[in-house]
Amino acid sequence: MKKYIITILAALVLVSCGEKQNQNTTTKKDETKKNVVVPTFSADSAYQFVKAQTDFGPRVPETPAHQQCAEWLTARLSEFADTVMVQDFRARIFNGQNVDGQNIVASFNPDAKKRIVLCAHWDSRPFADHDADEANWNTPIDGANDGASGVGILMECARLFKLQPLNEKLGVDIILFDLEDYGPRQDEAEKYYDGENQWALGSQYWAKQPHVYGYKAYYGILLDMVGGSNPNFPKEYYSQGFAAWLSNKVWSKAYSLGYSHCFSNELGDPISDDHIPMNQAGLPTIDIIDLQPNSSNGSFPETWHTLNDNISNIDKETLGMVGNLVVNVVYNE
Ligand code: AHN
Ligand code: ZN
Repeated sequence: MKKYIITILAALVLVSCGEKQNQNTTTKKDETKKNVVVPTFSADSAYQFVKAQTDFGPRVPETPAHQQCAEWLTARLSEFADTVMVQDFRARIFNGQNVDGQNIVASFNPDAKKRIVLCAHWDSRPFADHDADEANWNTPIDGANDGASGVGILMECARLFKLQPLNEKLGVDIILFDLEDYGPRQDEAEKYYDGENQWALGSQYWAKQPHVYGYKAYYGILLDMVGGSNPNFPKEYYSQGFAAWLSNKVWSKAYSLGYSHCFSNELGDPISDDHIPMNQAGLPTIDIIDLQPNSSNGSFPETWHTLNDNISNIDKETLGMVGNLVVNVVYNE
């Protein structure tokens, strides 16, 4: 017992010495790490950014709502970022038709070599093919959670990056991918199967043709379905395979912020999403995505690809949690 106490005392002395030494260190890295103040992520503001998108109606490529939302996203991001670039492309969808898409890239400290990508998809699905009512299977969805939630959080991040500029050595690129969700209806998937990835068309284009020639980044974080209530964020399978170090780093931060009730230290199901082409192009990227293996669709929240994926099912608390996690990761970089 005595020995035990002495050991504890010795440890305490060592810890306090260590702290003193830290206080006296003059290396720039330690100082910036120590003095970092993380701005307050506003869940209300993020929610307004989500609502502004759904207010346009479903953002289905080649519709007026999609075009209007692109203009709004570009205009708002131009208020916050150093540069905003719209990458126009044409992609072949599952039925062989060619569709126009726009990836929107907002850059902060565009000349910094060390860069982080934060991304989400801004299009919404043309088909509510998981709706309980078969009559709705061809109806476009608002995609409040599936699309707009991640974008809303990133818009709020952009507002904060303007308010409290990042360390000049760190660059951030917010990339809003188009045409993630134009895959075939579930009941027609077999008929249209062609061995290609019929989803994530915007990120596939960007991976082949990045917005800057020879573009390189340290890592990427993709947000998808980050606005539902009672979310479950395990470490998605491919994210863990491509970039375990990054999942572990982000989940550790989630635990230190007190989010272990939603960020579980478990391996989630493999999900085909925008992070796959990014990882295949050599950029380690994780997907923070709400996975619900016990839901009726077997993978995602009950509202997924239904008309219930609307603003009334968005939970500010989830937006606040994921947003606060992202800004804490970025400002501590
Ligand atoms: C598929 O089900 C092919 N992908 C899941 C990722 C996704 C769909 N995210 C949004 N919608
Ligand atoms: Zn979707």
